Amino acid sequence: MHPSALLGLLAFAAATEAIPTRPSQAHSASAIENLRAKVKNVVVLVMENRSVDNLLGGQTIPGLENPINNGPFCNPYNVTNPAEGTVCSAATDFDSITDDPDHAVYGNNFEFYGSFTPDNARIAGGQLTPTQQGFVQEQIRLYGADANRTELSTQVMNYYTEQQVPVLTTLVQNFVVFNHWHSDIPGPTDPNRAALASGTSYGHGSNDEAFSEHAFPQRSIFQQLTETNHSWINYYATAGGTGPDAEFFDWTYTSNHTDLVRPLEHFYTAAAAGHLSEFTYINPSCCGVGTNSMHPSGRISDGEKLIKSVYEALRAGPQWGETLFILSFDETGGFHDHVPPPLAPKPDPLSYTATTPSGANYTLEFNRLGGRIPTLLISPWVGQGVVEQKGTTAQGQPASYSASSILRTLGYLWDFAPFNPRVEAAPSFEHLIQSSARNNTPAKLPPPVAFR
Ligand SMILES: *[C@@H]1O[C@H](CO)[C@@H](O)[C@H](O)[C@H]1NC(C)=O
Ligand SMILES: *[C@@H]1O[C@H](CO)[C@@H](O)[C@H](O)[C@H]1NC(C)=O
Ligand SMILES: *[C@@H]1O[C@H](CO)[C@@H](O)[C@H](O)[C@H]1NC(C)=O
Ligand SMILES: *[C@@H]1O[C@H](CO)[C@@H](O)[C@H](O)[C@H]1NC(C)=O
Ligand SMILES: *[C@@H]1O[C@H](CO)[C@@H](O)[C@H](O)[C@H]1NC(C)=O
Ligand SMILES: CC(=O)N[C@H]1CO[C@H](CO)[C@@H](O)[C@@H]1O
Repeated sequence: MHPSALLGLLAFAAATEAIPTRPSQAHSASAIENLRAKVKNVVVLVMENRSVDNLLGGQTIPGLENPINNGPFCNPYNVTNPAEGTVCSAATDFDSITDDPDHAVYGNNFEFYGSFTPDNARIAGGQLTPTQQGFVQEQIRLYGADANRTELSTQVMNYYTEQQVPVLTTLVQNFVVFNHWHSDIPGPTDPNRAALASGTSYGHGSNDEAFSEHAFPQRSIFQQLTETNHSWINYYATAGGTGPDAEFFDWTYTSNHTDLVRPLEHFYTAAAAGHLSEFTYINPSCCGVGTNSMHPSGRISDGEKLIKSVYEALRAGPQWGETLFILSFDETGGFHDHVPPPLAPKPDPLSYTATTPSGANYTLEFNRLGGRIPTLLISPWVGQGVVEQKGTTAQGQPASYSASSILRTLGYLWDFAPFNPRVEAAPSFEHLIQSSARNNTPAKLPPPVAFR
């Protein structure tokens, strides 16, 4: 182990001892009871396309495994010819990049395994594990014909400094950040968003038209809450972009609940008046210049403005004392992350097949997670500056978190069973809710900074 990593671990151990004791372990009756007593409103904001090493790569908080604490991490220009040289992670990223990295299923395959068509039997058997070495080559394959190779490499390998993302830095230092939270699906945005809301993308591996045609038949969190008399609203940024994710599901239409999908402006009014639903789900705008999801070529600083305004609206509102704000991302967007995604149970028997740039087909069995994504728990009920490591399954096994962990935890809060085996096996996080409220949560976050 690198000496600075060891120091980080020691500092982390010391820091966790100072945190007030938690009610109990995940999945325990006492932790669930505490969650239900403290949290009445859950707000979920899902941003776009950033990995932990990219967006939080410059955060110096001990215990977060990233380039500044544990790196640099490097990728070869060519996975089959190391003699062509390597490029390593470095500080300072672009506020906005124009060459959106590959995040199709096959792009993720190349980035993780160095092949568009890795051997599924060997993946499932544990003999083939991701090396995370193909990010640079895949970026060059996509854009190399008309762009500078050095520039392209830095687009996927570099990370943001604490000064470049002051809003996120303040949130990391004041609340809980996850070190091992992965996207549910090693693929693009809509399948991951469907998985967050329902535990599965129902066999879909691309942003196909079924999402806008409301074609998804599986039970979603929205249907579940309505049928058990819990309230929800899905707010969406009217500049357009992702979702609204509640409209992926045919239930939202056939049961006439599209009135619960509303423009984001209404969120700010409801937050100020204390009229937020039990479950609030926010879709940012996406994906070009002027949008606020952090998706390239939208600016990171515009995404920080959205996060700041949502946080400050909640913090100033009368419901703050009962609120848990979950800030997460859909997937890694093709940005490098050095932590290999683990295997995970299939949610259902479905699979997804697509033709790759090599001409061969690849079938995704949905039996593994995608790359690490930034996720924070923000509430007066969580510890300050906590870095959560792996979680535990209901069987007590260590496991990486994913969007399914939200459904697993909300099932404890609002009394519903896991929708499928993936959600059943997901670690929950109700043990991170403390037994007493903090009175030192920041009222305001710093102003975002625009840069190159
Ligand atoms: C990578 O190196 C191999 C072996 O030298 C070569 O055949 C291949 O064309 C190179 N790939 C790219 C994308 O340059
Ligand atoms: C490529 O980009 C790098 C970094 O921006 C720059 O230093 C270098 O001069 C560029 N090379 C060419 C050939 O333009
Ligand atoms: C929800 O409320 C309705 C109307 O009050 C009631 O009939 C129904 O039993 C409730 N359902 C649940 C699951 O509590
Ligand atoms: C939904 O609205 C339509 C049109 O008003 C109506 O015909 C249908 O019965 C409603 N469905 C439900 C489940 O309320
Ligand atoms: C690849 O998959 C596509 C889509 O499922 C299918 O139409 C096609 O026949 C397959 N091609 C090969 C070579 O298996
Ligand atoms: C990696 C990835 O999927 N990126 C997605 C980011 O979001 C856009 C917009 O939804 C998708 O098109 C991309 O696929």
